[in-house]
Amino acid sequence: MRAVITATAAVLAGQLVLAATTAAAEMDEATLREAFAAADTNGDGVIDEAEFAADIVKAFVRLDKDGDGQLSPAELAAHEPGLFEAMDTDGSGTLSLAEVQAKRTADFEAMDTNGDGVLTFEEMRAFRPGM
Ligand SMILES: [Ca+2]
Ligand SMILES: [Ca+2]
Ligand SMILES: [Ca+2]
Repeated sequence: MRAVITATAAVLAGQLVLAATTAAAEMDEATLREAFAAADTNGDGVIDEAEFAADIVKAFVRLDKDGDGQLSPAELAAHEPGLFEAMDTDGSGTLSLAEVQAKRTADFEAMDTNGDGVLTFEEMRAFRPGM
């Protein structure tokens, strides 16, 4: 069953995940803070793994415009092609939620530079994929 999400939530949710995958530098600080706040659903100022995982699913649903449960390169048009190929671990030409989750989970660990299991805004902002 697909999660029902409001239009506003759909727009805001997932931006954190997008920020982590595309160049975070392209998002201005206000947008990044908005995305961070949207993902921080309990409002404690940090993103824990459960909040991050929920944000992944919201991002996936939002990006999956045709609702087939797979992300095509076109649906991920804003992303770098190299990233798409790296995430498509079974080489099917589309990304399943599991493939996205695998990559994002690795990103969470990479972003959590002090290893305390939660992400601060500063940790997220400092993260640059491929660097
Ligand atoms: Ca939180
Ligand atoms: Ca695939
Ligand atoms: Ca941390």
